[in-house]
Amino acid sequence: MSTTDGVATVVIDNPPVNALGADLRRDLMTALRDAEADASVQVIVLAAAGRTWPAGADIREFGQPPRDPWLPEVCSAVAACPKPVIVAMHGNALGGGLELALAAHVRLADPGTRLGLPEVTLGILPGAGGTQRLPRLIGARAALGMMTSGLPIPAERALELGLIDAVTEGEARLAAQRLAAAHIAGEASLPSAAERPDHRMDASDWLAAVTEARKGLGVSRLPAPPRIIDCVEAALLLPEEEGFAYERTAFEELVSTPEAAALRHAFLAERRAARHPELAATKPREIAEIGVIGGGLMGSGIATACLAAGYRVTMIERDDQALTAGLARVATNRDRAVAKGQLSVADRETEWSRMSGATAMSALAGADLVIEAAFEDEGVKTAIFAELDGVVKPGAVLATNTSYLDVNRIAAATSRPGDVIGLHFFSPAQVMKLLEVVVAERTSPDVTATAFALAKRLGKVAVRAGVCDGFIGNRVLTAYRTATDFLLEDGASPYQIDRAMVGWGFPLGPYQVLDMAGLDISWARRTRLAEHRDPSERYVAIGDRLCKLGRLGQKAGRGYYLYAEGARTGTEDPEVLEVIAAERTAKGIEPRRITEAEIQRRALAAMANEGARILEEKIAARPSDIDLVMLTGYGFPRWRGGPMQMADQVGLLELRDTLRDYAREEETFWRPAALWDELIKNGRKFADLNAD
Ligand code: T1G
Repeated sequence: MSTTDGVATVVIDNPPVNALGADLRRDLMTALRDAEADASVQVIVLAAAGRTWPAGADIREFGQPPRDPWLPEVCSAVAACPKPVIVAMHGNALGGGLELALAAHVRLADPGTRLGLPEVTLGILPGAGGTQRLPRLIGARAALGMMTSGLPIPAERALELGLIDAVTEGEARLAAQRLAAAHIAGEASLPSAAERPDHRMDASDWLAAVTEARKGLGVSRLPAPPRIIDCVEAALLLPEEEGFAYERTAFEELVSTPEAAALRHAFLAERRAARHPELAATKPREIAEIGVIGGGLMGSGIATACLAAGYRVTMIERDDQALTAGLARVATNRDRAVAKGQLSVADRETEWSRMSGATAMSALAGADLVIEAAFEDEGVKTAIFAELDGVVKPGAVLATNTSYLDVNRIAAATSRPGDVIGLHFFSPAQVMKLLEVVVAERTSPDVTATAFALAKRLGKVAVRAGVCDGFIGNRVLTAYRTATDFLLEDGASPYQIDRAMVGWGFPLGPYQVLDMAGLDISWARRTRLAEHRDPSERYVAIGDRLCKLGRLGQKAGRGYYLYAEGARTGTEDPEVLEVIAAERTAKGIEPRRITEAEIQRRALAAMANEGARILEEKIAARPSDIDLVMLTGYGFPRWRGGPMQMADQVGLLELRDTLRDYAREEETFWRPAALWDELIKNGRKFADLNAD
């Protein structure tokens, strides 16, 4: 703290995001007390060093024993301070950071500051006075909007709402110090609480906002949103201190829920995924020019993502007709972005000057990175890589978007396997967050670092995977589907299974997803692997039979469901049930009653067991990477945290024993991975393998 002419400036400095951890709270409380006690201090300015004003409480402290002073106490101390406290915000004023500002007397923000209460995305609510102070300041409707969406708002909008007093010209700290000095000199008056609108005066509008929010929420799967609304209602009905106590109770109730633990896990898993020892000291290669081989659904999506991220992009297609179609897909994707207001017409035009196409590989001689997105066939891909090897400059990175094939074998088709890596995008590639970075045996570390740097620039969540059939995501997905296919033969219907998994939190069930993706893709894979299949392993041929009947999914108008012309949602089809019944009869299987709970338990057990095998084979670096892949690429409900997090929540002993039970029916698939025993023996969980 430094004091000049009666203005004490307290600077918060706790990199990287000034999270309000216990040590910082203690120091803040001390600085406040000192400033209060110092007679020479007339106004206190609170600012932050580094890239941002506090972006919230320290998420890593949740679930730990609480340490004094609590953040609500610090906020109350600021609010009760007899000397005006002016906060100067910049960067991301989020969560507890914004609550600290709400307790202050005057709020200034740099242009470009984002302000929000994202606690709901962590399964909790603003627990340091936010649910009480924010609605009083900006009204219940706007406050509920901010807290139930968790989305930040720009400083300009915050000013409109009355959340802040000014968007400063230049640095907010300097503006705050000037305002404080002017106030002391009597040249400026600080806005006082009395002057601010108290929205509680309009109780009917407040209660209307609460009612609308409840109606809008409907039946919430997540415990936090309804509790936020309760707190805002309490802010009207209860005296301030009782409102704070009500909020505190609700916060403590939520912070220990499995949903909150899962959402915290997901937040930290995203930050952890980019941490790999080999990357720490490795400089990525410079990428400015990207070549994309293939203009189909994946190729055009990848080209779109790269163009939107500012790269120069060259699309390669086999002939002019295919090239025109590919470029048109990219153009359509960008026109959609304009239509959604994500891109201005002027920027759309400028951007297109960075997009080009050709039908000859030689056009990629100067490319820094080439991403191959051709037909999913090893022969086709190795031929492309062999040709690229003779064309692109030394030092260029060669990437394949294969979703299953052996990247080592593709790399071996070149004289520079160290420059080859897998970049497994998910469809639509310009939208889906996940990018599996598939590191082959000879991929050099700076190529891996380049892939992670590319992902950050594309706004993707990158997860490192080793080479195996299906890498992380498709391998876990295959296990999930194998378990549900067994249930089809044993007595369940695809419709019952889809309802059970949607009821569990997935946006779609496994058979709805199969119909959307096309049954022929996984059929081709099963056919490719048939010669290597362990004859003792149970094999369900229902999918094969449907394919032979031409039931390839939505694109064929029928798969597991029947689709009216152009429809994306299908209807149940008795013909499919007949096919399944015939398979049972052929195998002499007497169908049995299967419950929703059993379907969900087997799905989870299969995914977690495959996850354990993936960890044993070091295909994934840690369990949270597997969770992240399933959350960001396969629709696994974020508030359940992923299969490995769920396995920890259910309990390894219980789930391992469940696997043992299932293994009595079918040993090869259900045999628990050895990792379960090892962890159980040492009293450990999968989470213990997520070293930060
Ligand atoms: N606590 C602890 N660490 C945090 C953190 C936080 N709140 N926010 C970020 N980090 C770490 C992160 O793990 C990473 O670490 C580094 O900072 C950079 O983050 C009482 C209870 C601010 C928009 O939900 O949204 O307040 O990997 O890679 O892309 O009501 O971080 O370098 O070791 O994400 O520039 C509410 C969470 C908390 C905001 C910056 N606040 N953070 O994004 O960097 S709950 C939030 C973010 C709360 C109160 C309640 C983003 C960001 P490492 P990064 P970024």
